Amino acid sequence: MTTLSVGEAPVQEEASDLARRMIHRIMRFGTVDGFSDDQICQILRAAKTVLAPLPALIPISSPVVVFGDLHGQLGDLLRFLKVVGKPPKYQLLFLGDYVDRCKKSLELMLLLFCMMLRYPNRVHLLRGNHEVQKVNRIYGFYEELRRKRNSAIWTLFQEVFAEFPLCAMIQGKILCMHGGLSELLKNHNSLEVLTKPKKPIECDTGLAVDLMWSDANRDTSAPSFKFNASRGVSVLFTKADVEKVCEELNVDMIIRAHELVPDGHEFLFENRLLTLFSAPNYCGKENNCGSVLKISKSLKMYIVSLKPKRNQAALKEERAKILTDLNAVNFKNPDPCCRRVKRRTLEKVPELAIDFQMSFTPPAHVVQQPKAYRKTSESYSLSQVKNLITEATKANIISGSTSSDSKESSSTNSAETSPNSGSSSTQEGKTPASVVMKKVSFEKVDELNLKNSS
Ligand SMILES: [Mn+2]
Repeated sequence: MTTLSVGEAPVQEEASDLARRMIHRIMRFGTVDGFSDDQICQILRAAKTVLAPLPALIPISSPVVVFGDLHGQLGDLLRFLKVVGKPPKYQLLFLGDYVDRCKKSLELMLLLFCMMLRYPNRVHLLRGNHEVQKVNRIYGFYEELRRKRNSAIWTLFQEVFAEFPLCAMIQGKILCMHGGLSELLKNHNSLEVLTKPKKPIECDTGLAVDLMWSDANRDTSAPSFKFNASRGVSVLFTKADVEKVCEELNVDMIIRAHELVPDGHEFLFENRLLTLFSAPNYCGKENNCGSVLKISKSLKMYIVSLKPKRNQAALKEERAKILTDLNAVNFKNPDPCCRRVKRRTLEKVPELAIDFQMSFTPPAHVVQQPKAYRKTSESYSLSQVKNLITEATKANIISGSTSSDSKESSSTNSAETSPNSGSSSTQEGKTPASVVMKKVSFEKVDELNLKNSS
């Protein structure tokens, strides 16, 4: 069925078509089930062909959206793509660490490969320290592939990783890499002559290892390029090192990933260094935000963050309760204003996880206000939605009953103001609680409705 011959034109065309179908499957269902091992290998070989001619340092034009660590959190990548846009309309740059730690490294990596195959000039992938054989052998990717496919595919992945570039230069003004700076990064020429480390052993030495592994030293009095003891490899670079490199390379700032930061992004050293981490609630337990950076054509910057996605069951329950309350409000109140509140709120509910966008301009462009954060857009948080409901119910005829419990709606208490319904809810409080409670709340509303109208 598949042509695995080494022909040129027809195979290339087929890879592109296969990529299109695979993108669709991953985006829609989060899986590559149904695609054969051969088809996956075909994508990997095609990706290798696209990456092989690239140098270690790639030039990129703005506008572009920059992503930090993803670590197999496919769902969060898809959420980001929904917010910031997809190729070919938007150009994307990824700073590495796609695999390991979380469950969907295979699908996430294939999605990015397929997007790159479809739009090679719009999707750029840098190499992170987890795209190194000895790292992803032990931190999850190998086991994931053994479970989902086979170790031969894992080996083929290593061949593709070896072709990833190590750094990118945006408009000649912003230098990007996964880890950070190095003592060996003296000037532009150090990057020009750099070659991609093809063999595993080459990943352990020279400039490459620091670009993939180094971290920022927040201690401004610390000496340059101290040994990075917490990782046991590479170095820690300081504010002075960042300033020196920026001056030497004539760049405005450095953007890197690699470190978990609570907000998903952290500006350091008078905004000359930005750390991006794009995996919210890392590994399901860190409770951090994830951020990406939008860079406009004129190098204006916007941070887009996702709040940590919370426990799905709890979130679902809370959403269901909000919808129940909203339905009750609307049912009671035919006021168009109330309906508008409902519609507006409903529109926002699926997007509850989206936190905020901030705009920021790099040092060279607004020297006078380097920390000018500005909220550009906002969606409702859960508590805001609750307030809306409270307000809406206040304007309602049944204000006495529902508004009071909307204030206290931290758990599942919905409309039980009478002692009867309260006790019934504690009785049913184990598993089917939410279902039963919803019924109770509707009955209550109906009952009150009748009383009020009579
Ligand atoms: Mn890393």
